[in-house]
Amino acid sequence: MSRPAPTGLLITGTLALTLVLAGCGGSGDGTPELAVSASYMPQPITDEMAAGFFTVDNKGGGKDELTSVTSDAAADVTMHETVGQSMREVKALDVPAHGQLVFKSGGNHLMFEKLRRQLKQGATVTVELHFAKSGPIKVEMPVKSATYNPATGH
Ligand SMILES: [Cu+2]
Repeated sequence: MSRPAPTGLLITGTLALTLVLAGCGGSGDGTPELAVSASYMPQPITDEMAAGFFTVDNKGGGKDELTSVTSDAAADVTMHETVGQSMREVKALDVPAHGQLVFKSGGNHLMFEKLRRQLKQGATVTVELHFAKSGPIKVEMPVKSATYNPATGH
């Protein structure tokens, strides 16, 4: 009797479970070390309002808080979180020690209102993130297509 050979790799979902907290010792009151990545703005559908997404990684042993956001592209930038089907404005969002704060479609997002110029795919928006402890971080946020999906890159 012959058995069929396996034809593909079995990919197991262990990655999400291997969150290692080693190196986390100490007072827990260290300094946050922040870095921002994966920022983008989907090309707005109206010329009144736009959304923005990014990730803040904290490699440090102290937590921080995103307290406000400003931009050259809009008079008004607010932070929103999504709860169920609706969203609400928040005044601050935690960046945990050795953790991250994620803004993504369907979750936390920036809301740009009173846009100062047309924001077309290919343009760049300058965004400044202000934190409770760390100094401000300037982000050059690219405007992507209206249906851009960071998971696929399209
Ligand atoms: Cu919103």
